Amino acid sequence: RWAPILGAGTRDTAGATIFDSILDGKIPADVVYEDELVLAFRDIAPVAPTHVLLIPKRRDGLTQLQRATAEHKHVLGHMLAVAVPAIVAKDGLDSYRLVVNDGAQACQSVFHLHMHIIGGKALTWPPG
Ligand code: DGP
Repeated sequence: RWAPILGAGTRDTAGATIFDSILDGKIPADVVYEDELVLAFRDIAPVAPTHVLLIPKRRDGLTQLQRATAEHKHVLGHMLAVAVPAIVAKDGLDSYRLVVNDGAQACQSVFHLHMHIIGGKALTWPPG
């Protein structure tokens, strides 16, 4: 029988993050895309000419990707199939990297699921 691994299916009730302050308008952000489900804004410490953070407006237990369940399929699909293409088109990118740091050892520092959209220069591989 299939058994859950990592945090899958475990709703994380960790406290609010800096992204809640951005969503609430308490701290400013350079918003590049917004719809009913998601918000995207430029990273405060960009690593490339385009460095956008895409987040679900409702964290809904998704502190990190490994908390995802089938309930999150709609918002995760929306991020990948609707929001990312809109952001990439807005910045005129024909190449970019999509990054999810999932967990502290992978350099996740803000525990509200987010995708980094990084581009606008020649990128190197592998990441560190
Ligand atoms: P990660 O390390 O994957 O959890 O990415 C968190 C990113 O959030 C990091 O690249 C820096 C960015 N960040 C942190 N605080 C703020 C903020 O107040 N405003 C903006 N725009 N970005 C922030």
